[in-house]
Order: sequence, then structure tokens, then C-alpha cells
Amino acid sequence: MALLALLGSSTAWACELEVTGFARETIPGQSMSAAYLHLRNDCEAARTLVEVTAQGMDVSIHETREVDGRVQMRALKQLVVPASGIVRMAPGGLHLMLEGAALKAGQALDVVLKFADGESQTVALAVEKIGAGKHHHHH
Ligand SMILES: [Cu+2]
Repeated sequence: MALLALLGSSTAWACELEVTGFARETIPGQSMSAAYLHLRNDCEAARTLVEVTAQGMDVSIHETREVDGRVQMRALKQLVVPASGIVRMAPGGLHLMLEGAALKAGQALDVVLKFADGESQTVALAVEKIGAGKHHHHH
């Protein structure tokens, strides 16, 4: 009993991130879309996002960067949300790439965030219309 209590006290209490965000409607004829999250970490430890999943599509964490005047996207293996920190995804920067998506404005999209510590968290994202002329990237 004493040993169990000791082990228990050394394990950090699971602390959930505060996550909000939205996904973009799929452009007719395309199967690619993107979602943007705001991840706020009020926990005492950094949290490392290692995988994002959603039913019926492939999700990857992407970063858009300008390299030598060219806009490029690269996939990130993980995304660290620092302790007491915020990570903001936004068009032209960090985003979730949704492949095989068929999303319509007004729907909700559940995404599951998986962390390096084995915890996972489900977040419901509103699907929003794409504003005219706001396409932020092409594949
Ligand atoms: Cu992308």
C-alpha cells in the first residue's frame, strides 16, 4: 500500500489543454481541407501533440514556411505546447491538413488529439465557409 501511494504521488495528474478551433469547408471537387487549433496549456508541464486523427480522413500537422521566397509546407512529427503557453494555428502558418475530407459549413468535426504521454483528447470543431479569395495554400 505504501509503495502504491508513493508511485501514485509521483505521477503528474492528467491536465487537459483548452483547445478551440475550426475546420474549413472542402472546396467542391477537392478532397483537401485544413483545420486550425488554438491550444492553451495551463498545466505545469509541456504537452507534446504527436498525432491527430479524425474519422474518414487522414490528418497531419503541417507548417507553412517561406523558404527563399517560396511558400512550402512540411509535416511536423510533433507539436510542443509549452507549459503556460499557447500555440495558435492560422492560415499561412501551422495547420492541420485534412486529406480525404468532405466537409460542409455548419457541420461539426471531431478530432482526436494524441499526446506523447499517452493521453488523448477529443475536440469538436465547427466547419466554416471558405471566404472568397482566401485560399491560403495549394497542393
Ligand atoms: Cu498543409
